[in-house]
Amino acid sequence: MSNVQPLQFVKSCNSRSTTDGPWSVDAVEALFNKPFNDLIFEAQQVHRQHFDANSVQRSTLLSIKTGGCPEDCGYCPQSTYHDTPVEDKGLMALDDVVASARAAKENGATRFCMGAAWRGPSDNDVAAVLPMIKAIKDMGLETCGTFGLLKDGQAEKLRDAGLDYYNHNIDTAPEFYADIISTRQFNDRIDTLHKVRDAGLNVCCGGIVGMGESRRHRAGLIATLANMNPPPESVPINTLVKVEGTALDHTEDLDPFEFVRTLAVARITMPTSRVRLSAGRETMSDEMQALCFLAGANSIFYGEKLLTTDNPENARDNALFARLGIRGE
Ligand code: SAM
Ligand code: DTB
Ligand code: SF4
Repeated sequence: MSNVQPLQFVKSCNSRSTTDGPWSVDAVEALFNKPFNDLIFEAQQVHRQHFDANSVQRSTLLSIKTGGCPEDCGYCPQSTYHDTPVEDKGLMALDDVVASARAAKENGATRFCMGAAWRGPSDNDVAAVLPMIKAIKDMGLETCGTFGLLKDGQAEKLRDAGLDYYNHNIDTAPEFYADIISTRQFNDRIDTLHKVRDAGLNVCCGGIVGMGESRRHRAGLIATLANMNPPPESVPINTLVKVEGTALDHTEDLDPFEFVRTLAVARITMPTSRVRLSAGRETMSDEMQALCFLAGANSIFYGEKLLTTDNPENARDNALFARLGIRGE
């Protein structure tokens, strides 16, 4: 039995101070509204109480099954609803996945995250990824999977094969969700997050900003995450990567300082979680990324590809870490 009911996540986005979790949307929005310097200072103080401020965790992503996804997520280049340059590919062979994980480990990543463009895996799909998880775990890497909605019993199978983390993003505030995705409900995601938690897996759950949402929606996203009991161990904060052909391709750019604020608010409200500066780094300057680390981000995706889009090359990240005196872990 989970100790948190799905409704709580939705309730947490009401404006009243909720009894279901420590963070009301009003309180989170009040953090967003602080003067920038005050907000970053507070985030850095919280960060230093719980983490080494000069250490950043590195995860490498691999898309083990690309394209052809039946969901209509407005941001996603892998959706069949969008005409994008992404080609459909079947599930990768075990040996190729293992080779990719070995290379990631040699480059210094400590976690390897496999992503699949499924609405959710069939039982055959789960059976096919189990040997991949086991082989990567045996290599001494932390393992993470993001395979979509799970059915009863699947999280336990993934756990038993050696999966450490399951990534399943809520993406945005509950009240903005239907503007972005229509083929599933917000609470479908929450149900899977409960299955993941109940199986004893670590939860990696975050969202995307820059999809045309309001600051209130961003506060709702963060409040929902922070009110999870416990909050996710990893919180990826993605900025929308605009891919030609997707529904959100022409969305107006988010003010970069608003993105930094989102990271800082995540840090303050989830003090012991790894906050990951996720998609969107490819087009960020080094100065912008330094601000993100100052705001409390302490994890990145490391490696030249995310799932289908570009991420900074390792050499650029290594040089940035060296300039900032950051240790990769
Ligand atoms: N299909 C599975 C699912 O949706 O859970 C796993 C893969 S899906 C691509 C993983 C996550 O990538 C999404 O939840 C979303 O947060 C993120 N994502 C996808 N496209 C993105 C984009 N264009 N920009 C930023 N983040 C994106
Ligand atoms: C997450 O929050 N971001 C990653 C990972 N979890 C799976 C995915 C980002 C995908 C960006 C678009 C692409 O490369 O296809
Ligand atoms: Fe499919 Fe996941 Fe992309 Fe949505 S985000 S279209 S579920 S791959």
